[in-house]
Amino acid sequence: MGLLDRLSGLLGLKKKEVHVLCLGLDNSGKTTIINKLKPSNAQSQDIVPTIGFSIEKFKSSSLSFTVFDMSGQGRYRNLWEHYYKDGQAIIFVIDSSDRLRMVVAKEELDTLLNHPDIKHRRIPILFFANKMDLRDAVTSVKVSQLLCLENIKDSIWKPQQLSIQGIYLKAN
Ligand SMILES: Nc1nc2c(ncn2[C@@H]2O[C@H](COP(=O)(O)OP(=O)(O)O)[C@@H](O)[C@H]2O)c(=O)[nH]1
Ligand SMILES: [Mg+2]
Repeated sequence: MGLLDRLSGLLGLKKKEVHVLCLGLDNSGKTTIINKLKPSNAQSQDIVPTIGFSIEKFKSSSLSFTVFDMSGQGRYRNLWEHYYKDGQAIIFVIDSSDRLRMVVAKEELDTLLNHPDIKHRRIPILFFANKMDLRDAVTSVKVSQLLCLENIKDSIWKPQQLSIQGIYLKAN
């Protein structure tokens, strides 16, 4: 089973056409992860850093992804908020080695979870503790503590093993 099928399984996606929001601070690895989910012949060799405000869109078999950099972009939030309604699943990417900005990631996550278009919906969120290979990386358990993931209402946490370390699933 391919990574994409496992991801669909983790997110509980049964529909054919699914719109996934991939969110996280800039430089957390969103574009890299989405690129890995694409069929190998469609993968980009160079990941261009996303600078400033961005909304990227990718399509991969039956999944379409909308990717936002959430960091320092508060003034643009009203532009991406209207994408929240269409999202049927969220991948929230965290740079596990960026301890300094973990608090910013938490603020952005809290803002997201309290948004009216997210708060009242049962939407699966996959937390992706990325960059585990780096020496400064904290463990996925520590990431979940720093982001206070256990406080999320109704959550059932299942540490999951994909081919990449550090996946947590909030299953509503
Ligand atoms: N060491 C390491 N670097 C990574 C990993 N994932 C992404 N990167 C690097 O982190 C930088 C930012 O990645 P990018 O996908 O552009 O982040 P984005 O801004 O969230 O889209 C790039 O230089 C990537 O090559 C990872 O798991 N480990
Ligand atoms: Mg990017």
